[in-house]
Amino acid sequence: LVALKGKIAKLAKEKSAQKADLLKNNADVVIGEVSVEQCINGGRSVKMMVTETSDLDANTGISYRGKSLYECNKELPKAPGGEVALPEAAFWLLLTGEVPTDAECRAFTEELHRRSAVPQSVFATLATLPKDTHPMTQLSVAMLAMQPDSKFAHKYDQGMKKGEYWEVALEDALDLVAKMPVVAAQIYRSTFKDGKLPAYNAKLDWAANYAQMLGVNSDEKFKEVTRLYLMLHADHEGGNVSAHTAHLVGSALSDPYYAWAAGLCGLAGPLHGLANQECISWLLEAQKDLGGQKPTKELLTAYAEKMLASGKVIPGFGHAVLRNTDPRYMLEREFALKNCPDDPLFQLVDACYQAIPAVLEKGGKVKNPFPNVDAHSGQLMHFYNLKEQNYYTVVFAVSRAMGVMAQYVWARAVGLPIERPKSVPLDVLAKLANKK
Ligand code: CMX
Repeated sequence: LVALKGKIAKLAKEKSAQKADLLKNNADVVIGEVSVEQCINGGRSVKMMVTETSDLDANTGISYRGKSLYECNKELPKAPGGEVALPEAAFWLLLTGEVPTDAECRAFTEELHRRSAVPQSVFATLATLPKDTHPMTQLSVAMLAMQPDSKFAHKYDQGMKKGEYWEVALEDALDLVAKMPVVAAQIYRSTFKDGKLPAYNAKLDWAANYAQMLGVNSDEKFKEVTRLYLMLHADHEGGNVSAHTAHLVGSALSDPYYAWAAGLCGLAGPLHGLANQECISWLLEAQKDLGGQKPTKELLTAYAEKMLASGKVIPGFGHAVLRNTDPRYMLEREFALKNCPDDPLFQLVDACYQAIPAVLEKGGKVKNPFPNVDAHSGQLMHFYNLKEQNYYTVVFAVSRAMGVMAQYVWARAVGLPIERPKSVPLDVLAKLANKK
């Protein structure tokens, strides 16, 4: 922990100086314009936020601290005998800007294990909810139930100095990430199984322990795919709905638990984190419609053309920012080709991969005809027996907690202020537009 704090402190000093310099010498430089369309349509592409941890490139996808996901998967430490990067190593990278050594990563995993105990009051709160409460609602409620233990909130009440914010925020961030798998697994066990949570195993890494607590599959490959999924989904810039929500709430100095509870409510939306649930439903539906025929490029081309002609959207294809196949998709595809090439659902995913981009391209209006990660993730979870679709966004949330918490720490480390963009009524916008 001392090493982690030292690295963040060192980088924070550099970054704070950079911020001060920009504000002193370049504060008036205009870096872009906002069109009427951008003002109405969600601020798409308007550069108006600072996020240190990751950056999304339209062609190469997300990078964590400048490293592409392929590089992350190659360079970050692995579990003994494992081939994919450990997600907590990605968390370290997001926090510090550095790839941890194996020893640093091991110590970091142990640090998370030490912080993993969830107060009984949190489980008691969850137990009061109706059993059919959506798992994402349960997760957000659990974050709020943990909020009374926020070190940031306590210290703030005692009059903490601004310079101390990030260090105390880091304490909460580590606690929150450490507890996420326990809460998430308990929600799974209570909602879909007998309510009994398999014993916590601190000998395993953070993701493998989460996988074993879900109790759906004891295959080592399920642990490995969980590591991969959690590493790939850890961060996605600052402007997406959940990260931006958490950033906005955090900018009011609401503590990390409040911030992530709010972010989770955004992640639960069908246009955001719930998309993977829709993708797997679509795949299963398509499988049924094919009625036992082996999925081929030709069959899927005809199937997709029919869907498009009826005005439907094909889930898992297209992206608001990406203009290429999502690297997260490609890394999951590599895993599937190696570990479950004969799975009928993978063969369907594969046929979609071969067929759908050309169909969308021919349609002529989609800006990116290629698959995004959601077109694949569900197949992998399904293959390893995690079949309850309305739990899938919770797995996403366990991963994304790392990026959002790293962003929270960094927002405090560089002293970002409360967010307050200007909004205008349409009448005012019309006047502004007519003046031009
Ligand atoms: N199937 C059919 N039509 C599609 C399409 C798809 N997969 N993707 C885009 N289009 C359509 C849009 O609906 C839009 O049509 P209209 O002009 O009639 O409104 C047109 O093509 C242009 O859209 P776009 O600029 O290419 O895409 P957007 O930025 O507006 O939307 C997204 C992006 C992801 C919402 C959209 O591609 C989509 O709905 N995809 C399917 C759902 C999905 O996979 N969501 C997961 C996203 C993953 C993530 O965000 O990380």
